[in-house]
Amino acid sequence: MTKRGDTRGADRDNLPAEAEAAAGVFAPPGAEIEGIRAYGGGNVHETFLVALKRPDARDFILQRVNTFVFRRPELVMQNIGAVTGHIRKRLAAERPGRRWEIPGVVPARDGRDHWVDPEGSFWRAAEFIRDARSLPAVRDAGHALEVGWALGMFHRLVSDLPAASLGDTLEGFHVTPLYVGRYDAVLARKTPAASVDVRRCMDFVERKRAGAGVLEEAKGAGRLYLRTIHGDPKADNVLLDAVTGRAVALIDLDTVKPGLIQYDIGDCLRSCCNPLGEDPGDPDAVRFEAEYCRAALRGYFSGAGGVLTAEDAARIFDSVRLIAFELGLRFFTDYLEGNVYFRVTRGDQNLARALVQFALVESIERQEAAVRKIIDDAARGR
Ligand code: GN1
Ligand code: MG
Repeated sequence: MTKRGDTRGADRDNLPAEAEAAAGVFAPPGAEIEGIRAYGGGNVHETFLVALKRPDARDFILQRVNTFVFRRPELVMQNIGAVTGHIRKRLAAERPGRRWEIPGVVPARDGRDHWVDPEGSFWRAAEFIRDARSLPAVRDAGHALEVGWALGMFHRLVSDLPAASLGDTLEGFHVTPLYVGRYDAVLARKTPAASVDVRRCMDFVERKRAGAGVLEEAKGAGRLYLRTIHGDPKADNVLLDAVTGRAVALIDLDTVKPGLIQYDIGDCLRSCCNPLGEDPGDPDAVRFEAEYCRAALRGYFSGAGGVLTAEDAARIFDSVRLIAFELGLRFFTDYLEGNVYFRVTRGDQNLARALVQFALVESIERQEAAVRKIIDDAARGR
């Protein structure tokens, strides 16, 4: 069994039997499987690393797609095929001058981009990016710069891939007012047992809900428009070269779809500037690290070139505050619904995760003037 990257630590004995069958379907002809293990810290799918014995055969990432979240997994694969094909072509044409990879889709034996097992589970596979690792949280400004650069690079490479050519695989994703609506509907169905933490979250949502429409209103007014976005550019989706620590890939392409570029920038910053990560022991210790924000934006603008308009840049502050609020609201709603969306290892984990994101919002707001200045400086290349 190989030991690479971070893992949830499951061994072969804990593997679902279906994973072994699926690994066989995606392994190239003649390759022998050396080991399969649970891999990464994703909240949505089940992920495995399949190591192959033949040294010239490339190990791959195998996933059982969560079809409760992604109702149209075939469309997800179509989007991934379109975006990886597009980026490959651009990289071949422009050669970035540093290591930068995009994980290709590994076809099943029949040549298709997925396999449905006899129980109806949807499986797919992607190339494993070698000699790279991801960390669950950003550890210094240099790391933040790399994460920002990776998102900027991605945005630049897809800036000429029309959003309309991609399917909407998750309708309403990052449309904050819809999450508020869902939260209200859940509360209307049942009043939660009011623990101190539940009360804190409910009070927080009441105080902040008025701002939930800030990006959608700008979109409605024609000031922001849909583009091809990544959809989930959190820090641990940026792989770093194992030796140099420089960004080498932005992985997890499930949520590539039409959206506002502000969703990505907000999501990246709320993750990148939270050095304690999404699951720290003490939510009250969480803070938004403004110096990481400066570094991440510097990296972003250098990777992105001129993809942002002045209007886009002027919305960055609202975006980071909003996406942190939105993610907290999504975690809290899921807690109230019984953890049906985000995978948990304990019953109150999504409640704790909500408190973390809300603490981040408060920290962002406390530093508003400084953070706005950082954004402004970065947008002007200072
Ligand atoms: C989910 O795929 P994964 O586990 O990295 C979620 C993101 C959240 C993230 C928080 C499709 O991402 O929106 O930001 O958890 N993905 C989806 O960790 O809902
Ligand atoms: Mg994801």
